[in-house]
Amino acid sequence: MLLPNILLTGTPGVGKTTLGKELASRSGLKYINVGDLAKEGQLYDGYDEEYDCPMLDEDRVVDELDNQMTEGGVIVDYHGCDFFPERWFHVVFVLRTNTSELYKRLETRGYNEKKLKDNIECEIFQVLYEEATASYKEEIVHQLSSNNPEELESNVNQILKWIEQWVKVHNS
Ligand code: DAT
Repeated sequence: MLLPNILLTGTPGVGKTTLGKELASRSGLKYINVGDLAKEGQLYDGYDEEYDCPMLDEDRVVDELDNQMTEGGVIVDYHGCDFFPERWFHVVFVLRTNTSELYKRLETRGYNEKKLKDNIECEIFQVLYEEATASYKEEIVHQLSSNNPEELESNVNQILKWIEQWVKVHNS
């Protein structure tokens, strides 16, 4: 059976992981968190002193995932999307959160002032939305509001319906 690949992107803290795991458990699709994958495989290329974190080796991440993506049925979660092959994804969801709510979520993660400020600016200037529309066909890129549990539930239900429809169309 043909299954779609879904990209969940957006500023850190908008709820990609929460949505991705819930979707995976309710759809049977596989969830992949690119940050975790890089950590497990040490898919890094240098260190970013300014942000105090390792830098992703994007080519190795793509190599690592390519077979699974070609097979289909994968939900990918990452706060970036311009280095993934365009052919991988059938739909792209950019999660969006109000700045006051996002600030609260990131504060509880213990981010320092600079990291907090940069991430909030990233959300205000819709950096990830613009990256997504620059990297994929506009008609497959959708924004989803992710401020509260009701919106989470509604996003899960909407995407489950989208998956069901996609599967029907591509397997008939
Ligand atoms: P991300 O993977 O985008 O970094 P996350 O899924 O780890 O984000 O969520 C960050 C925090 O916010 C976490 O404590 C769960 C919470 N959260 C996620 N989606 C939410 C929503 N729709 N409403 C309220 N809280 C949410």
